[in-house]
Amino acid sequence: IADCMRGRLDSRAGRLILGGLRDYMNKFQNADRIIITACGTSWHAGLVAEYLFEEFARVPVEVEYASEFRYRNPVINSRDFVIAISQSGETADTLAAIELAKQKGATIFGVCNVVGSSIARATHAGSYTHAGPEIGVASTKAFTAQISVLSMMALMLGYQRGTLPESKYMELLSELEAIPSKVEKALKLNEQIERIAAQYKDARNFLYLGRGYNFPVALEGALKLKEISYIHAEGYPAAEMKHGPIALIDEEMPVVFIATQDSSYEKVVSNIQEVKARKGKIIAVVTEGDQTVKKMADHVIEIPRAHEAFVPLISVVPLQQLSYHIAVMRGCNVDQPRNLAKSVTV
Ligand code: F1P
Repeated sequence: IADCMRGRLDSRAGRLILGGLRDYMNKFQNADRIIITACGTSWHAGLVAEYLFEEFARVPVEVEYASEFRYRNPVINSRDFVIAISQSGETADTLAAIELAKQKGATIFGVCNVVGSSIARATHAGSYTHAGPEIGVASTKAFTAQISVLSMMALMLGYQRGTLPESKYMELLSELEAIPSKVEKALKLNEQIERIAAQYKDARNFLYLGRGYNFPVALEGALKLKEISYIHAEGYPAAEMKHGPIALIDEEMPVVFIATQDSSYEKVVSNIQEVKARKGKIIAVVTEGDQTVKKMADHVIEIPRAHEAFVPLISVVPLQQLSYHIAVMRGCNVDQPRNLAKSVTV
């Protein structure tokens, strides 16, 4: 994250520069709609971006699985600004979605890790994440670096469109700049997370729940566990629990809540109560110093407080670590999970 922000963001100077946007700022600023397309983890980063762009820049956003988008007949036109997100820059579905949007006259902007990759070449412009390629197959640092770029884009757009007043813009820049040191702090929770992992390594199912900005984090936590430990996991918006998944909850079901103190906190607390009443095992990622959830959960993982729009950059880290430790304890190869390709090129 720090590498991604270096040279681009300086809150004291009020500076935010994404060179790739320079020639396309006009198109970005005047777009009627932003369409985000990606696969897997990158699609989850796109969901976080939907919340960011709509909150700060008040532009309608659609987030599309590239693997679906490319095969239907979507309405796209030259006033659409399409953002394609990819770690590898080689994902065939994302490339096909780009080609489709290009044919319809949209402007395509890439957010990629790999310099000179096929997606970087196919887009009109883009910003590299500066995260470098992932060593393993499953995306981890790519997710946080992608959200870092997308957060900077959202702040820039909000400021340019006048939906973010200067004082708020400056405040958010410094909030964002403070994230890398908070992530460093979160990484120190590794041993605690390893102990939690030891208790749940034999679970057969997991449920991940979050609201608002933490909903895509719930999806990503579940995906990471599936990808590297082969445990069935589902991520849901916490409020959707009562529309189905609640039927799954019993004493055998670990439920991971992302319950940081933000605008949805009270609602998440009541979802935790509902799970507790059904004897589900609760692992909660909370804001440092939280007392309410501590009394209800079986385990709490305390992460530093941050502006809610930037919490995903921190709250995903313990979930990545949880998946990692569970996978290692189950004897899985975390770098090369079965059936999973680094670049899905077909
Ligand atoms: C998308 C993705 C990854 C996943 C795995 C398979 O790739 O679904 O999110 O972890 O590597 O591919 P990309 O377009 O972001 O490279």
